Amino acid sequence: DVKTLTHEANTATTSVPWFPRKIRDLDTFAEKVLSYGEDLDADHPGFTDAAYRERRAHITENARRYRTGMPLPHVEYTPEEHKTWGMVWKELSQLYPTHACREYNYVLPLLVQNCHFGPDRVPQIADVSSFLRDCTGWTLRPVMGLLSSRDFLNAFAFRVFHSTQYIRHASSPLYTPEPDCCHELLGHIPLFADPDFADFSHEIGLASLGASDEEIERLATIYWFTVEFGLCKQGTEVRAYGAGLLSSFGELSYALSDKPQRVPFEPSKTAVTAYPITEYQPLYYVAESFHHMKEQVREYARTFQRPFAVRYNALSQNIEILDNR
Ligand code: TIH
Ligand code: FE2
Repeated sequence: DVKTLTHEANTATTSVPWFPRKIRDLDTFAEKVLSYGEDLDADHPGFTDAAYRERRAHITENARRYRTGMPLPHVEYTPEEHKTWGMVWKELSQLYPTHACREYNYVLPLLVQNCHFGPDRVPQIADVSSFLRDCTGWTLRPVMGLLSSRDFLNAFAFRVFHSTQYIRHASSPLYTPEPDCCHELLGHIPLFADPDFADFSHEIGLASLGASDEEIERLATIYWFTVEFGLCKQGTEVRAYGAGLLSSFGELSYALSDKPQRVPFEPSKTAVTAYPITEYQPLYYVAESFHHMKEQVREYARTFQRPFAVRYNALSQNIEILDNR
């Protein structure tokens, strides 16, 4: 059987890249931050403001020292930081009823009740992480800046999301090209409490374990067009579920206007689409539902070269390797 021979030849010659097998393995990512914003435009307000940079360095120091099992760092935000959060909250919460997906609008009031979300103060990731654990088993870890796509997505296999804790510069409340706590808390957090979205994201994480560099690149692109900038059908309407939209007042209304292009989500196409990082997206992919997306990504990942299947054991927090694919 030629197929079997080819398959065996492949597994003999391709080495599978290292991947975390237990949740403590994620501790090795702590110091490996790729970019600390150096590749942002030189006129990004945060990078010419020395006091702002110093404040960020102070907050990210917590993330550098964090290890599995420690309590999540509590940040004492300044009045100015609370004010920036308040501005972002006030603007965005007016758009959510008409622009955010149903699942998002279901969870946000629960975060108000359980995690002190609201206009007055920046929520703490410790509160948010235990809320998510109760909903879907997702938890948070603090991170200093951008991780490699491989490390960031590998953590998803453990239902772990790396979250920044510093806040955007006060002069750019309505759009920033890099993640900050407004982006994490208003963009990402609510949907990790939704069971189907939680499973979809987990699926990307499992696919990323031991994937080749090209496969990681493709998964990261799928991640970009879904978790970060995804739109979804909702009855006869299109709504936003991507975190980059839900945390940006400017881009959220732009994404649903007649300006950008919108096409159906299709993993094999989406995975190889180019995109800009520091400006609004010219193109968005529209999904049918989180459940359907999960099936689509699972199907797509079957084309990957890894010669075994993986499963996450939530009790031991270990990855189990299964011989068959
Ligand atoms: N543009 C988003 C915002 O202004 O909140 C932040 C990011 C989206 C994607 C990566 S960072
Ligand atoms: Fe993000």
